[in-house]
Amino acid sequence: MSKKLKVVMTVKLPDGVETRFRELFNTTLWLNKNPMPREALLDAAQTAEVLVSSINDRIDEAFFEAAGEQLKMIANFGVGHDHIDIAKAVEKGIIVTNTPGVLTEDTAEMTMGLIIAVSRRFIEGAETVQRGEFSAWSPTFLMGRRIYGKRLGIVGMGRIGQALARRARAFGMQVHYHNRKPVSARISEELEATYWDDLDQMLARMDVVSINAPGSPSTFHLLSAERLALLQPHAILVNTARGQIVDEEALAHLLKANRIAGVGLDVYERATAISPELFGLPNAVLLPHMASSTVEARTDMGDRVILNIKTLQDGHRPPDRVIPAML
Ligand code: 8YV
Repeated sequence: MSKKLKVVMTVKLPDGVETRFRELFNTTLWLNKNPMPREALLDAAQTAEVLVSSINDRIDEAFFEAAGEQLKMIANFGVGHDHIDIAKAVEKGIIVTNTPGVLTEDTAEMTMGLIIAVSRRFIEGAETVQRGEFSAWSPTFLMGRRIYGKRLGIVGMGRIGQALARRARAFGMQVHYHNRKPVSARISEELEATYWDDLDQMLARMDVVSINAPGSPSTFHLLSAERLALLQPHAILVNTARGQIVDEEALAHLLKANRIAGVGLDVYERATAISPELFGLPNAVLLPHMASSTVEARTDMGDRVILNIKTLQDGHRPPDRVIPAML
């Protein structure tokens, strides 16, 4: 039997997943619901052979400078790795893995949910009832917009973008997308999708726009103030990818000025420091980064992290290595 790796977790995972970690590895759990403070993270860099990180951790140059010789791998709990300095990891010979594939359906589900919630004004309706203000039915009360027959523009047609497109088709939407390159002919035919190499052209024509691209320096403010201004006044924008892709202040201004119809956001430019201008707007549905928060996804993500570490422990190359060519 191979020697158990010393694994340090920076996140609290479901109990069953943690138990499995303890069975398989020499694991130090993080039982606090709050993120691991920076100091403890830098300490972990000097003791862990494998660090199980999350989006809460800044795995930056300073982290890698602090890391001891023993650190072999960062096994990230999550698919996005924009919080990890991959180039520095490569330079130090430290493997980085993520959890692709296992949260695709959950994130697409939530994105579709946000599209409907914003278009059909779910939150305003639910709050009206909760406040005890539903006193009479009226034909003109809380009229939303039908999504059937509308055009959805997906920015980033990877796994999650495609899973969203399948759902949107089922709801009778027309799928359009912008991506670095077109999807295969088979997928394009299945989704009856229209490809736009020019993002500006697509944005100006859509009823709904969904951000499904990874966060990276090349997607930072991809939806800049200038691009957001191209959206039609009846358009809605949803983002379940990364907040940094959209200029949040510019978005809030457009929304306040009724120059777009609504937004559904699960992620924010500065993590939990949400632009105050977004608060209190009836046409903004704001969620606390919960798109992949299902029992199933969290368990599968944990299992995926375990698979990567176990493969390393057994002397093989972990399957979900993040390599610079992917960036
Ligand atoms: C996770 C996510 O909850 O996987 C991702 O990239 O954004 C989320 O769905 C989070 O990253 C966990 O670290």
